[in-house]
Parts: sequence; C-alpha cells; structure tokens
Amino acid sequence: MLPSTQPARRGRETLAGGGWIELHEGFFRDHEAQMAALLEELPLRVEEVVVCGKRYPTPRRTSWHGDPGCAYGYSGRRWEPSPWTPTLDRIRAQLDELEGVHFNSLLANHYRDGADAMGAHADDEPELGPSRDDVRIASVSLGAARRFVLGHRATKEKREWSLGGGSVLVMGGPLQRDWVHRVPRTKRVVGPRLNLTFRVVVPRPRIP
Ligand SMILES: O=C(O)CCC(=O)C(=O)O
Repeated sequence: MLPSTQPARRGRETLAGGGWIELHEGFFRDHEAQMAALLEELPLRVEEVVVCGKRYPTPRRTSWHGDPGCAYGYSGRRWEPSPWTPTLDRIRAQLDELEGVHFNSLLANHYRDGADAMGAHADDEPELGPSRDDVRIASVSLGAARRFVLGHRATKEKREWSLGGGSVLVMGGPLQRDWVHRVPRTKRVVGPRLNLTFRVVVPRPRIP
C-alpha cells in the first residue's frame, strides 16, 4: 500500500526581503477523502468581519481550531479555538514532522466555488509572536486547485502559484512583513477547496 504522504520535495524560494516559500506538491495523496471527512467534522460557517467600521459576511466558510488558550483576532473579531478533530490531528502530526515545528492552531477556509475568495492580507497578527520577521505558516490545500497570489507591499511585484489538492505551501522568515497574499475569485468553474493554515500562536489565558 502506498504511504499517505510522499517524501517532501523541498524547494525553498527566497523572495525580495528574505521571506521564503516552499511548495510541496502532492504531499497528501488522499486529499479528497481528507476534505470529505473535514467537511463533516469542522464547524465551518460564514462569519461577519468588520472592515473600516462596516460588517461584511466572509466570501467563504471558516473555522478556527487550536490548543487551549490559542485564540486569534483579525478583521475586528476574536475567535476562541474549537477543538482539534481526528483528521486535523493526523494532518497536524505530519506537518509537525515535516517542519520540525509544533503547530498549535489553524484557520480552515472553505471555498465552495470560484466566487469564494480571500482578499489581500498578511498573517501578521500579534498572536503570531512579537516579531514579524520570522512567522512560519504551513498551508494545506485539499480539493480543487486555486491561484495563490503574493504582492510585495512596496514594489508591487507579483508572484503566483497554483495550489493543487494535496499540496503544502510553507511561508517563513519575514514574508508576512514585506508581502501580502490572496486567493482571487475566478469565473472558471472550479470545485470546492478546503485550505488549512497551520500556525504557531502565543497561548494566552482566556479573559472572561
Ligand atoms: O486559501 C489559501 O490558500 C490562503 C488562506 C490564507 O491566506 C489564510 O488563511 O490566511
């Protein structure tokens, strides 16, 4: 029987400013089955976010998971972590081994079709630690392929990758300081995609 993961194809690409990207294509062979299991396990929902004082529904479904104390805030909201599920636990163990890092939290994003998207942003929230110069994020893509576009904050240079099902994209170093990233809408007919961005956040006791 084939192992559920292939040996990682390590190809680190360093971008302007010193941040880096590693793309491991086809890392999870059973990504369609993992997505089907996770769509049953995760409490995915359309959330409301606050941008410039106005409330908007997110154009995708999300859920936040983590160890106790690993809350996360973005777009004017704070999310307490939902528990790990059996499938998330298995994926996390493989990523911890790949990266030699203990990921303690993740954001799940469910793109139901090409109209669902993620706007330009950087993962540079204070929960990710005091320094934006070394933020490690492992992004797992399950299901349909989507474009992942990076834009340099100062020079406006653009780079893009197609993130296929089963791939793992790792972002590291000062990438979040210098670049923003997005998953654009598409008019092409695309199937559903589930993305999991594993993170290391600084746990804090819950404030009642
Ligand atoms: O869906 C993706 O590939 C990107 C997700 C993302 O940007 C995020 O969770 O911050």
